[in-house]
Amino acid sequence: MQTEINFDGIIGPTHNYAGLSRGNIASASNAGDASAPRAAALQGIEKMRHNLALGLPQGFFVPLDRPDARWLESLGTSLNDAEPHLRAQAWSASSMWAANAATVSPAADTADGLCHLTVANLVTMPHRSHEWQGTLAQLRLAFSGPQFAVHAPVPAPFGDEGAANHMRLCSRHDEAGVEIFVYGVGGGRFPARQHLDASKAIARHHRLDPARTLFLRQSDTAIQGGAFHNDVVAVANEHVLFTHETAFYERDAAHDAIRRAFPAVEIVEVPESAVSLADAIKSYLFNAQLVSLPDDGGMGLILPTEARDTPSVWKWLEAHVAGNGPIRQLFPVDVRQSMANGGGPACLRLRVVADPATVDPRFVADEAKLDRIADVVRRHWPESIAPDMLGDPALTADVRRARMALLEALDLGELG
Ligand code: SUG
Repeated sequence: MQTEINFDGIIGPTHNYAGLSRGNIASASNAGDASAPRAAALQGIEKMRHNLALGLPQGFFVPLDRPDARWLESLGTSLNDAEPHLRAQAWSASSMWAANAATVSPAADTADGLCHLTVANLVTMPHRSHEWQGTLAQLRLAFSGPQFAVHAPVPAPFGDEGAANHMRLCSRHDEAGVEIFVYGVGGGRFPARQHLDASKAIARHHRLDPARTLFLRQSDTAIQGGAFHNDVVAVANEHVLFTHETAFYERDAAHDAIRRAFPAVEIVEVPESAVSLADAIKSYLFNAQLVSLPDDGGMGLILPTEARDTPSVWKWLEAHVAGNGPIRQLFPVDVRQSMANGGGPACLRLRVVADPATVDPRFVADEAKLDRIADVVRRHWPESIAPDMLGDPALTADVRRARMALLEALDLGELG
């Protein structure tokens, strides 16, 4: 049976705060802090456990080989000799944010009845531009069956950030839906990472029906306010679009276009007067997993504890849950280590609608496997990384060993 599976990026042993992402306020403001990779990965694993316990199918991707010596070599340098900014870019554990791994179009939306995935090129940020090779290798393994079509990235310079700028409205996950690509237009102090030409290329590769495909512009206000991806200000699930008032350029026209394309849509909008854009971004209210709970339990929102700790946000949510809105339950989860780099619960996962039986079982989680992963993390992940440790050859050896131990535990040695 086709169902939504969330694939979380396991947080890698090189997780650190280097302030690499311009336009991502959390990344900039925590630059230079010491990170806690072990605690970070355990927080991510706890989130997966939480969602499994809700009855939601769960998968994962493994961390990429970092520091990326091959990338530095292609730049004519090495781990030892690289300038500090390049070294930090080689060390980033940013593939943990699996929402940026790929754009996914479920089989029900495509002309050939295949589930299409296009790996994101992530070219706007140098530290993310060398993720796609390792990510593509995993996608090709996980989704190698004849039910899937896995595509190479859209070529540069057309920036593509994957599912973080893509939403889907449908009556049920396994029925044909409307796919919404949200792109940005550059010009302000912060870059627009998702380009319209990239979104259109993906829609063509995925053989989407133009009548059920929308390209909406993200508002400049949102980007310049720190919403470097659309999933910081909007999230959709089935017929519900949960969004901040400032998310889209020309809001009224955008909402009209959505209603025309999918008349059954329920737009749950949070007005600026109730929750300011600044509070929405600080709390990551919208970077939540909006999920359909099993057994007709309605929809639940898996959101960061920061949302509970932001008074305007929690007040709005409590009122919504007490009323007649579609979100019935709130589940705060602690992903603070990832949040400090601008990655909330929704950033950490990639949604794929598929029959779990068609996915390589090595990428599918259950309690026992999460125990095994947690065990490797406890034994091998560094407790702490301060930015000035990135040049340390002993740390390099440690993080490589850590990743290899994980691959071995998951029988994924071929990704080594
Ligand atoms: O691309 N942070 C990531 C956060 C990605 C969040 N993903 C979604 N919204 N879907 C980014 O900005 C920070 C790395 C550093 O600064 O070291 C970073 O890459």
